[in-house]
Amino acid sequence: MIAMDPQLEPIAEKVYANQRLSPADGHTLLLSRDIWTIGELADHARRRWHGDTVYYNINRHMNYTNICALSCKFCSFYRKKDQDGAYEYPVDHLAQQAREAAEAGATEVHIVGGLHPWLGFDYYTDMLSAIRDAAPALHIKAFTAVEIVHLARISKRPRDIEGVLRDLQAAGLGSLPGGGAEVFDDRVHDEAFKGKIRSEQWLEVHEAAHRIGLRSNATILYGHIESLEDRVHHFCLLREAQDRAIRDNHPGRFQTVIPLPFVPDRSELEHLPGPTGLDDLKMLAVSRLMLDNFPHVKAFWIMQTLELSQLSLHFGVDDIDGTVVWYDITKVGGCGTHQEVGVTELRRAVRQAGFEPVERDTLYRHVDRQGATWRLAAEAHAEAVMGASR
Ligand code: V47
Repeated sequence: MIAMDPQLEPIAEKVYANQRLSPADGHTLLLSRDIWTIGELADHARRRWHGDTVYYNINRHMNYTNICALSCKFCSFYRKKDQDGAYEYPVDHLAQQAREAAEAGATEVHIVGGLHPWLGFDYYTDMLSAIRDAAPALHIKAFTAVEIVHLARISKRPRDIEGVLRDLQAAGLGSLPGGGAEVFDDRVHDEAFKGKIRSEQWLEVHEAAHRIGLRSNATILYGHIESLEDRVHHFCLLREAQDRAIRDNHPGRFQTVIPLPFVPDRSELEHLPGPTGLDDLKMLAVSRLMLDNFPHVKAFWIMQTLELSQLSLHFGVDDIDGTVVWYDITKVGGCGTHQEVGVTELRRAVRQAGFEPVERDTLYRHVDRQGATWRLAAEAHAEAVMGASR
């Protein structure tokens, strides 16, 4: 039998007593090589929230443009205008893609893009309303905090983030994805993604979203030039932001944390090795343990692989995103943009790991599905009860 890392003993006591971990605990966990104990603790915390349920969703990721005013060193997605492969899609094209996604049974579209230098604010509201008209049941999760700040600038009200979000919400925006957070640290910011918004602004955008009733997610991009202290600091800032949302009783909250392993291929940081599988498992587990007020920890199989995502279900993860279909931001090992996993394969991976797969919508409501047709399980249940009482 392998002995437990003695440094983890006081942390284990806290986890079993449902007590908050300190930044020093986070650091100890990230330094420890005792992956089994870390996994066991994360699994304990995860089961307290979700028992043996594992969520997945049927979604489609869409990118409206890869033209970007920024040049983040970790990013291989962006292009400059007139550069080979640069694109910007008209609204009709995006609405058609969303319609096809809905016809194929998707419950969500996840839409992000570069900071396009001259598309006007109308382009974004038109995009949302065209998608809503084309596919009214689809939830639109769109625009990272960085894009929201960009939209506030182009709509000439850089300080009115809440007003911009309200306009987008009125046009059909359902929630915010967690992208663009990278690592909340000024040194890392200046070296790897200078020009992007800093942590305070990223958090302000999410707070404004929560105030007006939008739910949102949060990411951390790890395994490049950040330190372990930076990762812990990032977790603490997210945890405090969620504490404030709960304390202030905002109608919106953070739902999910998505730790994203840095994929070096074709980026300016290509010389870096990127994280290993053990780093990935540890980050997912420590996210669960440090972010005790985030209900969900998601593995994004596009970056972690489906095989590791399956294993990560024993390391604190309760959610796998998703069927995806198209993904242009990272393409591991020279694969193209068509990156899709079938529902049968997803469910099989979850079952084989000993968990119960549950299809969810974006807001984690259970979905009742017959082929491409679906409705919320609560609605189906209410209808069945009404039927029985007639
Ligand atoms: O914002 C960019 C990151 C993010 C690389 O909210 C990279 O449900 C790794 O945020 N290696 C987009 N990561 C993905 C994202 C996301 C994914 C799935 C679900 C959700 C959600 C959000 O990907 C970007 C950036 O932080 N990224 N380049 C790279 N080379």
